Amino acid sequence: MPATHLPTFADASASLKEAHYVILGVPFDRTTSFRPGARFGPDAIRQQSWNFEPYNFETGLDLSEVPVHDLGNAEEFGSAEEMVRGVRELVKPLWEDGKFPIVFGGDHACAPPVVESAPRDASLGVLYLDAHLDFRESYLGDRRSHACSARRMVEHLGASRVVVLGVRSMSRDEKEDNDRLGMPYFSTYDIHRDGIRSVVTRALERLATDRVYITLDIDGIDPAYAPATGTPEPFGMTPLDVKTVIDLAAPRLAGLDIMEVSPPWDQGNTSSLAARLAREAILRVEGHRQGRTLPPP
Ligand SMILES: [Mn+2]
Repeated sequence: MPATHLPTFADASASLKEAHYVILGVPFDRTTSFRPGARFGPDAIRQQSWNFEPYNFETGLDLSEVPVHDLGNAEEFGSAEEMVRGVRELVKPLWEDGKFPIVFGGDHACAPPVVESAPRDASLGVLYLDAHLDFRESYLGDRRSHACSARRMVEHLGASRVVVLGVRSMSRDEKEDNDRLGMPYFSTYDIHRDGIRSVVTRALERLATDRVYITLDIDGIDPAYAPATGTPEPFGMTPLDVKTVIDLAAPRLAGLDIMEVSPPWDQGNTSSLAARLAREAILRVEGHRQGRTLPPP
């Protein structure tokens, strides 16, 4: 069971039983390779979430009337392997109960176990938003490093079920391995040239799955907007690019995580952005669930 129940995500007032959207924090950053601190991400995102209006004029929904529950944080884990087992155990029952998991990291190593805990027949594809390809077989001796997360998801789902968006950094080995294995990716240069709608539409077409899961490494967004992260990389997506990803994916969206928010480097704007994007996802998906007429993405 989650160990702590400190301040909840704003407007997450439903019980676990009645909730459709369930938030879990994973304060784990032991595989961070550059500057540490993402373990403090979940609580910083929760704290910033209280800044926002419950009412959302785009969807006409009030978040306080949407069934959201905050489970609190997972316990501390000693190793990445232990974290993987723990996160799978916590998230598996959410998938089984038909809920929409929302996981706040923690470093990006925390994302693969969320996907791995979904039932095999879930028909889940992944939109992987990240500055980095995360396609190393192993990094610093750890196959569960945050530098290997897309590779682990491809091993689990197959290369056609993971599409990377916003990438602008990869090693030569990652490039050559992926040339062989074939995970599709769209760089921020593709987005800059063709426009976010065109790129996301093509990415969603590549995912021949009924349902889509978004994993957002906050470093996918430009460091000008999201500076508080472990490995900032210039030439990133804008916050509105990511909102467009969420809005376009929403009819098929089944779950979401937001990783790598690192509060020691934050003035509040990065965790605020993460909180707002999580709220956008909940509201947009709920709008579709209720059959509302929504403004086009
Ligand atoms: Mn990254």
